[in-house]
Amino acid sequence: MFAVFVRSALRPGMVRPCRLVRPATQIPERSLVHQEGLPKLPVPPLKQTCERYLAALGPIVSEEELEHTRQLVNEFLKGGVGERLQKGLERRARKTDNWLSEWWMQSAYLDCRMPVAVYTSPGVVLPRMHFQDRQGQMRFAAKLIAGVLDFKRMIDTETLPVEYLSRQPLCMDQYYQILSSCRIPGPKRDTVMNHAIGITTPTHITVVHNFQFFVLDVYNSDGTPLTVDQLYMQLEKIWNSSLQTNKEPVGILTSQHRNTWGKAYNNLIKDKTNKESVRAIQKSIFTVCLDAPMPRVSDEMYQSRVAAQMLHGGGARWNSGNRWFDKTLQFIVGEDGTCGLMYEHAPAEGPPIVFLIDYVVNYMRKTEMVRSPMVPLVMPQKLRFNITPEIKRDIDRAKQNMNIMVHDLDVKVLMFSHFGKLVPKQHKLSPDAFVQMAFQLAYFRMYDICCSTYESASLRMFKYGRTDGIRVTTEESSKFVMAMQDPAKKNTERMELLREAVEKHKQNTYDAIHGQGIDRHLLGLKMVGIEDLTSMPEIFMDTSFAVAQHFNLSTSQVGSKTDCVMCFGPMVPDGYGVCYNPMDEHINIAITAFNSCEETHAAKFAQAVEDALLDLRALLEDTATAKQ
Ligand code: COA
Ligand code: HC5
Repeated sequence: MFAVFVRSALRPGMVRPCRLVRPATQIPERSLVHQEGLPKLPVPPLKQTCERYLAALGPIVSEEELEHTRQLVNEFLKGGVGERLQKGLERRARKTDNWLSEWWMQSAYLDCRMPVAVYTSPGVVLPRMHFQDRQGQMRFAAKLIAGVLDFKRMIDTETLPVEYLSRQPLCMDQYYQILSSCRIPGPKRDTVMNHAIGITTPTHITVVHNFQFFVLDVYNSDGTPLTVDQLYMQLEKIWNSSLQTNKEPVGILTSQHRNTWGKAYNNLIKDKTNKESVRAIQKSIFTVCLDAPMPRVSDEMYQSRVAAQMLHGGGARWNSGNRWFDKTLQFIVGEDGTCGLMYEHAPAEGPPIVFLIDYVVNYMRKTEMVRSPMVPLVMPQKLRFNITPEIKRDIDRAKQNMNIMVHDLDVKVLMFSHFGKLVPKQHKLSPDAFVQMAFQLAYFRMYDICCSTYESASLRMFKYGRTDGIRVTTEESSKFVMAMQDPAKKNTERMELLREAVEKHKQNTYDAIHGQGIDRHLLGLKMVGIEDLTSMPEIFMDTSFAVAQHFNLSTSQVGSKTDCVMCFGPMVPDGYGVCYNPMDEHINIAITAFNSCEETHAAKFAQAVEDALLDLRALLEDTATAKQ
């Protein structure tokens, strides 16, 4: 089955750059059948969410706090406030395609004032390449660009295969948001501009080398994409026209706190040339960052070093100025063979990006450089910036802040090679739940308590669906981790508790992906409360609510065919970001934390995760042999 989508749809928070959208009559019928046939995100029953919320608090708050919250929830349910908010939410659900997506995009991303680098933009590390020089770098980049353009062809011709989760077709909208789009800073709230929607869609990408940006037209006048050979020649021209290494890294401005960047942005684009240059970057299909080599590290440290490079570029001295952090998609190719990407999270989730990567990697494997006829191509246009003293001051501040962020981010990639998802499968356990229980055990062993834990769950079964959270810490998971630490417990008992915890996690996952999660419903009720302009219901002002929202473990499973490492920063100052990619025989796990927090330590947590995974396997094997 082939999918596709209504490209005229403007998603929440997005600004339409061109007046004209595609007339409805031109939308192929099959695309409408797929997209329009998707169910609407339901509003879960109020009582169900309240009960599940209280159950989720059990293992993470004290008995007194829980008792207090029980009373607040009771009042919320019985006193009419909950009912009123629920009705408001149901009304919104009837009137909109998706009651959540706009609020989510705003509250999770566009209203968020923290820098996008480190705090929200994820990174992907591709397997290490064996080139060590500029020829290798450019050959790789040329093939990669050709691969992405081939993927774009599927989007343009509407031949992208529909994805499925648990045999249900998924919303494909996010694929139409990742190319030719860019985040724009605003004084209080950002926007995302999508240039793929208009009649004249962009035909160029931007390439950045030594902090200098270039417009590279990637289509011939007949609409065919440049060949790998042609792209290589164009990249070579760019390389040769950007040899100076003393240029002002204008791009680093985009790494700032959003209010700071918002102000600097207005100042930057006062100048006409600067404004045109910024527009060219924003409109481009995507950006390719040709990075300078980074300091060499041991093989053991390599993956962690590159993961950090994907998240922030390594600092002002290295490649942090070789980015436009607002750009939705930036592919990063280093002269030293490092490659990967970073993406701005507001328009899309990880899985569509990873699907694109898998496609491009496969394309690159098949494609060889063929000599193209020597048609002279125009020189890629260098983007000029006039740097006033004020802009220079903003850049210097951004450099300082970036260096602070770089020093603060602690990254450890664990390439867990002892086994992969086949082991839990052989023991009839959900691999995702199994890995999550290892995280729970690792955390409990390090801190002697359970913490609020978030796992991303896809809501793409619903039209314009994004994510809900799975609350991983449950009564069952806490009993299991305590039993693992209790010498008096037998392995058979521990195994029984592990099965119960895994089953509970599977049930919570099922509920979340079917629109019956807790967190987004509570967010929706809170947003209705805010829009009502009445006083905020007490359940949202309660300590338990704050504890529940304070995700010390922020986790996400993103599976890929390519053996890549995916990473993102922690959600809270004293927490961990944990992104994992379970393959059949091994698991890639990237752990981040902040150095400014005394209590967290990415490498120690990685070691605890490794030990926990090995102990879980030992438990499975021990109890399996005991049964025989
Ligand atoms: N016995 C044997 N096999 C089992 C099993 C069991 N008891 N339970 C599950 N499995 C199998 C599944 O059938 C599946 O098989 P497959 O590899 O052939 O597909 C595999 O194990 C994996 O299943 P599981 O580990 O249970 O989880 P999942 O793949 O369904 O993933 C989520 C769970 C939450 C990650 C997924 O639902 C999801 O939402 N993914 C998107 C997350 C996301 O968007 N992240 C990024 C946000 S930006
Ligand atoms: C390339 C993989 C990126 C994964 C990013 C991710 O999981 O983002 C989460 C999105 C969501 O809505 O759950 C947020 N999180 C990073 C805080 C887990």
